[in-house]
Amino acid sequence: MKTAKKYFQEHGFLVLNNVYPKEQIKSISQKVIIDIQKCADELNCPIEDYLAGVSRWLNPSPVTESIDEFVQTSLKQIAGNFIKEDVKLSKFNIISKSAYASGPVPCHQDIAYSKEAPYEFSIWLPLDDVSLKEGVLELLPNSHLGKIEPAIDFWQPDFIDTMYLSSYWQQNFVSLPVQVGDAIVFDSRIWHRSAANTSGRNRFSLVTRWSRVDYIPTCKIPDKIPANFGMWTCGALTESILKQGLRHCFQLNITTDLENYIQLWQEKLAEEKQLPFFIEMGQTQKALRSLWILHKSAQMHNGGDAQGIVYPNVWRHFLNPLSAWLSKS
Ligand SMILES: O=C(O)CCC(=O)C(=O)O
Repeated sequence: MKTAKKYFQEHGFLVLNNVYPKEQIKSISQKVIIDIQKCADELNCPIEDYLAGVSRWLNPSPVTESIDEFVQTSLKQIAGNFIKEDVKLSKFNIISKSAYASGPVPCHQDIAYSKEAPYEFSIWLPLDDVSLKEGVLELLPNSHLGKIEPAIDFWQPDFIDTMYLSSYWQQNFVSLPVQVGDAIVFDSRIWHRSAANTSGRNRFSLVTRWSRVDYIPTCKIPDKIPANFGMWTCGALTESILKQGLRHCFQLNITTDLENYIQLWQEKLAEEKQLPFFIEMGQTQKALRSLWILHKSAQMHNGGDAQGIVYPNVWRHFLNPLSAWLSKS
């Protein structure tokens, strides 16, 4: 019979059933929910709005603080026992796929995003039961043995998940429904995604990244290819367009930070004056509010956007028409 490690090395993933008692994981889940609620309160916003803008908390964060010790001790032991060598932790996150940000995480290979500090494998621990409807993890078996492609920039507003649409993916992917207490181990080179959450229920997971202590990647990791407006460029570009817009629309010639530019635009839009370009006001206000929440949460809670929803929405509803007008004026 194949050992777990051998199966993992051949196929690039493995489901470990019942590694923890359900009650233990449920108590972790309850702490996480309480801490997320505290973060939302701190920003003075309803939990629905907070979870619409923020769907990832990278340790150290107020959301991960209560589980740091569990990861560093108990989960570390599980990781080491599984791979049968000493392991080191690279990082860990809580990821949410809530009723308010329920989209898929497109197909990607994790290692492509961490060329500077590559890690070997992830242990993905569901904090809620995950059926096919709760944003299930999907993987392409054996794809860890192929080439590493440049990191997929799924924050581009016109992004299309070509891997997901390919007949190769459609014919070969596997879905991995799991229960609280189970864990999924997957190689950092394997192609994977998480599906949309269509259940209407929130789903949280604890996602931890590990390597054997002497791990040195043998694969070639290509450089990132930054898009005009995408994951690695959208922050600076948003700041610059918002600033130029305030100057040209309202003769407001100030140099400040992103938070202030967002707030100034929110105030101007609330005045309901006619703008020299067309926007759908409700969508724009919603998009700017989510951007403000994401931005504040990034500063205060190490929060992020796992699905790439917030910046593309700001682009579609506001920055695109604004920058088109700016380039003509
Ligand atoms: O938890 C999720 O929804 C996505 C996880 C993922 O893609 C990853 O950990 O690389």
